[in-house]
Order: sequence, then C-alpha cells, then structure tokens
Amino acid sequence: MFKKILIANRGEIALRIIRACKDMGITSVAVFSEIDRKSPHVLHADEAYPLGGVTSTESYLRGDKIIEIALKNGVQAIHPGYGFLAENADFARAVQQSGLTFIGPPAEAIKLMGSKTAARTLMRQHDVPTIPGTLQPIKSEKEALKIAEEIGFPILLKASAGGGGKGMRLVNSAKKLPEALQGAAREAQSAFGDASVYIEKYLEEPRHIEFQILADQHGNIVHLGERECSIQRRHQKIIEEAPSVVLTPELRQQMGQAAIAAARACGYTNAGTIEFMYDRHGNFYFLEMNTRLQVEHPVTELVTGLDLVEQQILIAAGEKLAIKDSFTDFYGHSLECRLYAEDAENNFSPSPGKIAFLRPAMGPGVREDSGVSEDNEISLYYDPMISKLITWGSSREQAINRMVRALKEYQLTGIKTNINFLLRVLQHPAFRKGKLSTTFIDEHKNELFTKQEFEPEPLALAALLGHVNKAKPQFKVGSANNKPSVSQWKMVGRMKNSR
Ligand code: MV4
Repeated sequence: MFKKILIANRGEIALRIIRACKDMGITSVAVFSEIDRKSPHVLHADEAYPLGGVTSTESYLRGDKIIEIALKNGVQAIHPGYGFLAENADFARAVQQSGLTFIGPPAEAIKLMGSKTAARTLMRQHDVPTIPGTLQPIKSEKEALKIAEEIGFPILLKASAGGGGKGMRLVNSAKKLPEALQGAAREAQSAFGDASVYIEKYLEEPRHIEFQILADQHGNIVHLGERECSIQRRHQKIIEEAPSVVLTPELRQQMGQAAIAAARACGYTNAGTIEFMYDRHGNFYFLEMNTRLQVEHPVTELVTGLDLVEQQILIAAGEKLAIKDSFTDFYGHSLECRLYAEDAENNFSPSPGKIAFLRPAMGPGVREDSGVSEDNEISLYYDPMISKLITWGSSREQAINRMVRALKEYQLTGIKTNINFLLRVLQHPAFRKGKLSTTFIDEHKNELFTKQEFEPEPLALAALLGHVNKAKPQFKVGSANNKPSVSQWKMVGRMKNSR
C-alpha cells in the first residue's frame, strides 16, 4: 500500500481525499496556490507545498511542478481529484512515466473518452445504446442536411472534442442549419481547439442518469447503481440524488450492464461514471463517460456504505475488488446540494469576498463536504462551488426534509449563496413528486425565480444577529413567540452581506 499520496487539487475535494488518506493511515501531501495558504486542505494535510501563482494556470494546472514536488518528497501516488488535471491524459501519462502511480484510469482511456465521436463509435461496437446521429464529424452543409432530414428535426449539433454543453446548438429546421453549423464550429474551435461537430437527434425533456462503476486491474468490474442529476442550471448540476425514482430493477440491471460494457470496451480501471440520457419513452442512451471521481460521489457512498476514494486508492495499489456483485438494492435515499458563492437573486453572478461567519449544518442524516472555513476569501479565480450538503434518509421524503432543515440551519455570512434558490427547488411540488428533467429549472422558472425569502431557523437567526450585532441580541434565543418576522429580519442589523 502507498505510504504517501499527493493530492493535486484544492477545496472540498482535496479535503475529502485527505480524510480518506487519514482513515487509511496514509500520509497526505497538499499543494496550494498563494491564495489558498490558509485553506482547510492546506491545514489538514500532513504536509503542504506551495505551487506559487494565483490563477489555475499558474498553480493547480502546473503538472510538471506537481510531479517534481511529489518526487522530491517521497510520494508514491498522485490523486487528481476532479477538474484541473483529472481528465488530462498527458498528465496521467507523465505521472506514470515519472515512476509514480496515477490514482485514476489509464491515460489511453481518458483520451478515448475525451473524444465524443470516438466514444460513440466504440459504444456502438459494443452494443451500448447511443443517441441516433453521426459517428463522424460533419464534412459539409449538404451532408449535414441529408443526415438531419433522415433522423428528423429537432437535432443537436455537438462538438466532437466537447462535453459539458459547450459548442452545442439546437436546430429546429433545415433553414436554420447552415448558420448553426458555422456557429457550433466556431465555438468548438475556440473552446477545444478543434472545430469538428457532429449530429445527434435532440431528446426532449430527458433525465440525466449516470452509473458509478469500479474496475480493478484484474478484469473485475462492478456497478454501484445510479445517480440522478437532472436538476441543473446552465449545465451546472445543483442537486443530485441516489437512487433515481424512475428506475425499475429491470432497467437498473440493463443500464448497469451497459455501463460495465462501456468501461470494459475502453480498458477502464479505477472509478468512473457512465452518463445516460433517459427519455420520455423509457429509452436510455449513452451520453458520455467521466473518467474521474465525480462531485456527486457522496450520494452513492451514503446508499452503498462504501468509501469511493478508499476504493480508488486500493484499486490503484493493485488490489482486487472486494465487492463481488453489482448493487441491485440500496440503503435508503441520499441527496446532494451544491452550495455556490453566487447571487441567485442577481442572475447568479459570482459573489466573491471573505466568509465572515460560518457554522455548517449538522444533525441526523447530514454530511457536509466543505473546503472553506471562516476568514477564507472566496476568489474569482476558481470554481464558485464552496461546499456540498449531503443528506440521507430512510425514504426520499425524509432525505428531502433533512436537506431543507440543513439548508435552513446553515449559517454563512460575508458572501451570497444559492441556498434560498436550492430551498425553492426542493420545496417545489414537482421536485417532491420526482418529476424531474434537465429542463426542470426552465420549466418552473416562474415559481423558482421569486424574491420570496425563507425564514431562517431561530437559532440560525440568533447566531447571525449575534454576529452582526454582538452587543445587543434583539430577541430571546429559542423563543418562537419572539421570533422576528421576515420583514423585521430584513431590517435588523447590517444584513446586506448575509445570505
Ligand atoms: C443532449 C440533450 C438532448 N438531446 N443530447 C448537455 C451537456 C452535454 N453533456 C450533453 N447535454 C445534452 N445533450 C441530445 N441528443 C440534452 C442535453 C442537456 C443536458 C444533458 C445532461 C444534463 C443536463 C442537460 C441540460 C441541458 C441539455
């Protein structure tokens, strides 16, 4: 087993991996940019080394420097987390070539799945259902028109090198196709340095359902069931859950086997995720494969009882999977909400600044994976996600109720967050009923984008007021009768900077 692991990342995911290392008796090594000197991942790691610089390019994307630090300090393996270098095949290869172990898949698998058309081709060869459309980049307007007429409008143009929604163009008619082709190609070129685009049939109101797989280096592959990630805003996931309310045992079996086939087809090892779109007619299609640990992995952990980072480390060290069977059944239900430093009332613009006061939620069924603490500065340089709240319940309803409680309990001042927006989504009748799709937020925007505020819990309110106005608490803690009304709450203290 490894004695020392370097974590090539920051924030909540770096801390999450450091914690797994501690649980396993492995020494953890952090790296950090100048802005992150006081961050929890630096404080909690056994050792920490500066990368210098401020921007991602100057710091967390400096693969050469990171490998150098690892070699100099007796590290055996590097965990990339997610984002930054996690899906960079060149980095994975460089780590291996330097004699270190990359805690993730082989560079070849990363590269293969990075090309959407190559991935689609491979999936078709292995009988994994793919969305109708082309396998090759489009060569001419004429060709595009012919294919579009064949599969029928609306169609979606996608960047071959893409993913995550960049370079995508919805086309409703032949008339609009030429202009859309040019636009998609231009966007693909600037985002990925590759102008090629291909065609897919556009699926209406699909659900996003993904399968977690684990593959060891001895040919064993299992799936750990699904996560539903249909609640997204501009291709940014905000709420995820496990299991999905729409999967029957038969469908789970079919999709799980397709996910295992996908992983086997690309020679995959370690933890990975196969994304599917699930349409209104009950069909599922391979969308893409994420060759990394994902932000939403905790919901799978809570319903399977596994530590996925531990599993990643064991697999990378060459151990055989101890889990012999794929999961057909889960323990209860789990939800994750992503807390972003953004001003939801102001078109979700970034909300940088110093976290003045922070007291996260706790209590039954609540887990918080956070990467920030009080006095930390939220900068514009990195991802605006500051923390994740994860709840578990014996039923979906209990998991949702606990999430509502946790979000209301969560106390954070100094920057704005999307907490109130998350509460509106969770309390929407359609969400409660599990009527989800990737267009949920658009469909329900009238109810979701109101100025309605949620009344904070008495204790949360007390702490906030105590913080804002330490000298003079204005009501008695815990006394429901004295609880100020929402309008009073807005007037008390200097609340401009609070959530
Ligand atoms: C689609 C689709 C409908 N039909 N493809 C968006 C990001 C990229 N990963 C693929 N995406 C989509 N591809 C076809 N043929 C709808 C989406 C989509 C989406 C997918 C997953 C999660 C959220 C989404 C939000 C909007 C659109």
